[in-house]
Amino acid sequence: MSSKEIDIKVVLLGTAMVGKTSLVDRYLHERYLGDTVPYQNTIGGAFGQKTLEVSGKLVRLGIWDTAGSERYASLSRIYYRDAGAAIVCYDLSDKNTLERAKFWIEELKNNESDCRLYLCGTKKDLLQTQHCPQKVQRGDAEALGDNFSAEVFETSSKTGENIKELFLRIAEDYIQLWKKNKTIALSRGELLWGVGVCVGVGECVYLSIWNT
Ligand SMILES: Nc1nc2c(ncn2[C@@H]2O[C@H](COP(=O)(O)OP(=O)(O)O)[C@@H](O)[C@H]2O)c(=O)[nH]1
Ligand SMILES: [Mg+2]
Repeated sequence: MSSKEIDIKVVLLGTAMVGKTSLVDRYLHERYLGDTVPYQNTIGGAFGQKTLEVSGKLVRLGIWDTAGSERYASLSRIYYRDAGAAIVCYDLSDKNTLERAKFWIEELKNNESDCRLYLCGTKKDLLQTQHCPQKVQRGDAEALGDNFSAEVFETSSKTGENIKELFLRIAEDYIQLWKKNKTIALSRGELLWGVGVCVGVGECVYLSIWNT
């Protein structure tokens, strides 16, 4: 296995209180603080990272959590610039948050069109433990996701359901793209360094050295 790590920037977006910080906290620290600590609006953005192995490659996820307020959308742009993947969160118990997810999807499409999108319905545990009249139907989220080739995950930071799966998929998709781009680069003959060596009279052997 190559020891060289492949970096991917992942950003979390979505309206305030949908559960972005809890999602990151569950993934990075395998914990859920829930209501044991008072709610804290993330100021600007917070960064954390985790390395995992996918198809024999080490992938380092640099994860940016953002404040989430649409009012500070221009500030969020700083955080999602050059992101390889964005997790747009909505709260599964609150239909309005899916509506507001559209705002972030538009933002990304307009400003960071190469960034791959993932839609994440949070707080899945609530659907099992209480009546949610404003519940988001999976079909509605998938219909939105289909327009942007975005896969939908339904997670719970409280129970941990689907959290690792979400980040693993992001890393897998990125590696797949990385391998594809590498193949394209090689087939285009993007030679990084080459030397010509003359052997005898009139014969020339060209050694091409690829930096892969
Ligand atoms: N039941 C439940 N509550 C959650 C979950 N994730 C977050 N919350 C709660 O939702 C509120 C907002 O969470 P937070 O992660 O700070 O949201 P953010 O503003 O999007 O970063 C907090 O009171 C959390 O305890 C979850 O998976 N299940
Ligand atoms: Mg937060």
